Amino acid sequence: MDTRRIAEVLDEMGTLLEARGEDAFRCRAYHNAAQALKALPPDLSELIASNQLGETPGLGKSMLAKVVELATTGRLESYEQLRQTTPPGLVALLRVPGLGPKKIKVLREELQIEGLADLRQAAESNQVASLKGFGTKTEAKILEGINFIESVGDRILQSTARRQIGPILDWVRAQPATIKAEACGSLRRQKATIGDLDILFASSDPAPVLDGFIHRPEVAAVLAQGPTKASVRLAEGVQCDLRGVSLTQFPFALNYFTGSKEHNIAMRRRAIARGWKLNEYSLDGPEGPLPCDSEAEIYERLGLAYIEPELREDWGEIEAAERGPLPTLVTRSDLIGTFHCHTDWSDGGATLDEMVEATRARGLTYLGIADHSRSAGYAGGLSIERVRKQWAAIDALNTKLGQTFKIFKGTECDILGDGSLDYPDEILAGFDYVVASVHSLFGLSREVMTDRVIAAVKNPYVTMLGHPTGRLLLARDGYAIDLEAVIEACSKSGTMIEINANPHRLDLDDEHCRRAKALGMLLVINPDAHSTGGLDDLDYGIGVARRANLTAADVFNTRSSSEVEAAFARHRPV
Ligand code: DGT
Ligand code: CA
Ligand code: CA
Ligand code: ZN
Repeated sequence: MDTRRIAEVLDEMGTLLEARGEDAFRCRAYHNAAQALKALPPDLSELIASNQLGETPGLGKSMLAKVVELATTGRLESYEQLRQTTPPGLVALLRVPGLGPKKIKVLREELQIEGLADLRQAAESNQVASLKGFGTKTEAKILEGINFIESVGDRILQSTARRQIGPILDWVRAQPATIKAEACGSLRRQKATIGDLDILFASSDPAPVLDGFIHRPEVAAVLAQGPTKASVRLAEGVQCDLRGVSLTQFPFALNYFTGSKEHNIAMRRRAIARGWKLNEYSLDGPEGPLPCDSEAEIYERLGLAYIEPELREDWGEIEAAERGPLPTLVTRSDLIGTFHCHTDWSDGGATLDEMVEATRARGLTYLGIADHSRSAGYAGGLSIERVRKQWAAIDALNTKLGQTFKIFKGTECDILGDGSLDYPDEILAGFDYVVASVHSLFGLSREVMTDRVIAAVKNPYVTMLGHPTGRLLLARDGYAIDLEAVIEACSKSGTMIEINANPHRLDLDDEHCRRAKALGMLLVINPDAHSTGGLDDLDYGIGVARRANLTAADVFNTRSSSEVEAAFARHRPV
């Protein structure tokens, strides 16, 4: 098993233990070990053979044994047991704000609560308030939390969906009866959140694949099973649908199950207008089937240019594809560098050197540091003295790196309550760029919040606006703000808006990125990385950008480092 997957298993074990209300220290050991593994090579066999794995900080003795077992056998007895014995509803309890392992344990022991429905019932009948360590305030907060969770439904983050579908898709692809397989649905369209997982495979004999699928270790319950389809619930709670079709049907099924439903309906309407019939298995004319070897051929037959999955929402993509080829959407390999990264100077987990190394290893040629500013005490914000020290460290490192790589000095500067910034102008002037973000006073009225952010983006030292709504997907709505007005203000002042690529944020969202593009603005895809692994979140930002129809020209960090330097120089006050 590769290192990344081992880290995922340990993370999942930590989460399952948390849900069961196990000792917080023990749960954290799993998450810490997972974090530690992310810094190691993908293949651990050499480290294991030379007995060096045990020297990894954060990897205790018992954890080491688990990692070795996973790496060498691909299985772990205690992991499988944990999965089998944890009620799926328990993991959902962890999503309720204020509920940690300790409280969940009390709820289970005192009130036999095993899921959100039990919890709602108990809270509504005031049984929760009387428990030790809870009280009426907590009970009200819990109900509020359940309401929010129910309003977002059982959706999961795209990152969670990718983690869960990965091993299953690999397995489907590896089956002898499988010709090819793809993830479809909202995941292929790179939506921010995912309702359920959809996998499609081509085979002339789907039965053994479907049968093996329902017996996978991840599967907690089989919901439906037929000759070409199986639906299961995974141990972590999400549903996964697997469908098998013939190779001839595959392009049609791929198109249909990728969706969206609205896009499908528009496509079907187009076929009908030509006197044809389109469904998930075929395209048929009056004289018989109109075979297609690929999705591109389906679009071609319907008089359309190829439409990338991320655009298939019936937001005008069909009309655009009718007029001719669509612009090439930005890809990860278009990115030349990255901004808004944290280091251990504030709340990041990696050193400046490690972040540089990791950025280079990902094929990028510049890195913009942006540690927190001084008011962000909770996140190790930098005092002015520390800022100067960090500048010196970056200067020294830049000298050492020479022409091969460039580090830009930046800050993620708090926007204070009145819209002013957290450092005086003479300090702001010393940075190459400034990301301005709201991290406090989320409860301001919409009007006051809008004025506050607009004041900040008008500040000539501000280069980029960070996570403009502050939303945390599936956990917290953004603060009240007139985003349209903020986007317009940014457009006027030439301030860029980031697509914060952290999968919990994806902020600015796809819809508003389209608005920004319509105003001719540049967007910048920022990973907000707090570790070297966090740099890979750039992929999620690319997903947002593609859904917003952005090309490489619309994204600032597709520019070379000298172009970036020139743009920063143009933007700053003289
Ligand atoms: P999700 O799972 O809520 O994140 O969103 P999707 O888009 O993955 O939706 P899902 O899993 O219900 O269905 C997968 C695809 O199947 C969907 O994108 C389009 C297609 N589909 C499902 N139901 C219908 C339908 O009633 N009509 C049409 N035309 N297509 C459908
Ligand atoms: Ca789906
Ligand atoms: Ca589905
Ligand atoms: Zn931030």
